Amino acid sequence: MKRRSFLLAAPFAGSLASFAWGSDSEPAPYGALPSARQLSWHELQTCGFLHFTVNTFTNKEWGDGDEDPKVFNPTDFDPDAIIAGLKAAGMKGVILTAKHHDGFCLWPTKTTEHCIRNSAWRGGNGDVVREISEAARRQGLKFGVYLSPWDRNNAAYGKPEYIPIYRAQLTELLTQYGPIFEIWFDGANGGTGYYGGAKEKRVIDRTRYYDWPNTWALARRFQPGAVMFSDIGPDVRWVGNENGIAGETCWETFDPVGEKGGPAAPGDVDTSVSDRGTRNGKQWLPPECDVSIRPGWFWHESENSKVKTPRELWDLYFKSVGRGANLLLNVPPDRQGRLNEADLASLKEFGELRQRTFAKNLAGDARLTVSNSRGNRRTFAPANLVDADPLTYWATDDEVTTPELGVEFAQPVTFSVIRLREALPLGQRIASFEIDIRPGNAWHTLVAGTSIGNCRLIRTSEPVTTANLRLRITSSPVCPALSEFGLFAE
Ligand code: FUL
Ligand code: CA
Repeated sequence: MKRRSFLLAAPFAGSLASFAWGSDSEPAPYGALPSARQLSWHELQTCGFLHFTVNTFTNKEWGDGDEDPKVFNPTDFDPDAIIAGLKAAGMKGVILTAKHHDGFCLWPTKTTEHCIRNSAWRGGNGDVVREISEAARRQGLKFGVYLSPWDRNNAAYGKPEYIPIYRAQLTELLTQYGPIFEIWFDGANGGTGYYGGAKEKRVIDRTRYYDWPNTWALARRFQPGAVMFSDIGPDVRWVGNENGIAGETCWETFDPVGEKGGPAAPGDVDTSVSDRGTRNGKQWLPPECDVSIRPGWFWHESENSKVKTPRELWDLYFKSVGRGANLLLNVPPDRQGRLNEADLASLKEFGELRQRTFAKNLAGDARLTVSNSRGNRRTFAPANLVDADPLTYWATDDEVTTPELGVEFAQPVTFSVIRLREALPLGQRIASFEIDIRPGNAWHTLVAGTSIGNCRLIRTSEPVTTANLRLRITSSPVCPALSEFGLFAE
């Protein structure tokens, strides 16, 4: 029978009297929804960031733009070793500073002489963007670019003539280096600089100067699969701090406003709410937490002893990925063009912690019971919660918005991490939940939480041992759709 005639016939079929209407089909999506490119980005969860330029050789964080290109000269550049170091930490992509604020381009651009062509490295024939992008692809990491809008070297910066130059640079990066997964537009903008010798302060109108809508449109044309990051998106938002920490409650939706309440622009956004987002916001604009493994973004000898420990990285992972954001961890190459041993050791141990912890979902061995399952259909059954597939999910009938999931083990199990994920193509639905355990005869509440989104990780202060656990969705405007429930032992 065709679906249409089935629907028409059903009201007259006695045997289908208890059939819940509409429940044989997917729940209607709720609110703002992620695009396909955002969904792929969500799956990456952790990526590496590489800050590398003349600053590495001049010991600066912000180059003035008057650096001699000759200073860029790594003695033992090893892109495969850099990527392998990131991969050991479980990174799924890498973003390179193709041009930082100093204006020095790490690829042989046609737009300026202030680039690698005029460096001492490889007699001016090198291309760091090419080599990092190829090493990333070889090792299965996605490749992205950071192209600073602010250019402290360029004589045209601050004038209308700079915009076509910036766009030409972006075009070169987006057309010559294969698929790009993310384009990073930094919000730090305008101020003093060399500017072709003018050595002055140049202030720009952050809302209008770059004509962002047309720059974004150009990027879309060349790389439709790439997400674009800035303070205000259009695809991924800055989390509002450089500590790697999302809000305890953190929504994937966000409606940014400017610092003074007007329209927002990159470099002009009220960041006090960026870590939290906007519940029921009009745009799907998930947060990215950028943070450096060291105090600075670039490599400095004096910071070799100040590298974050594996435990500190682990903690940041819970405060970023565990709150629905992505983590973008910066690990700067040194003057050799390699990652320092201290950074490599931290990355490796952090990666092992991740691997060991998430190797086995204990809930896979449990009997899962639910207070309601949509249309009693297998498509929406609780078994979907433990199949490690983000696209399959447990959902309830439309009128059931606060269901319960029971997790029952034959023998008590011990865990310290709980993982919840929502079915993102259906929007961010759940507003709050609680988890109870029954270690003895009585239930007691272990956690009460709010936003879930792409991923909510809960780390218990002590390992928990119980044979019975239950998840209660305590508030949701529509029926929930949960794609994963996981229990792990750290
Ligand atoms: C900031 C920049 O000013 C820093 O140098 C660094 O690139 C960081 C990721 O973004 O806005
Ligand atoms: Ca699933």
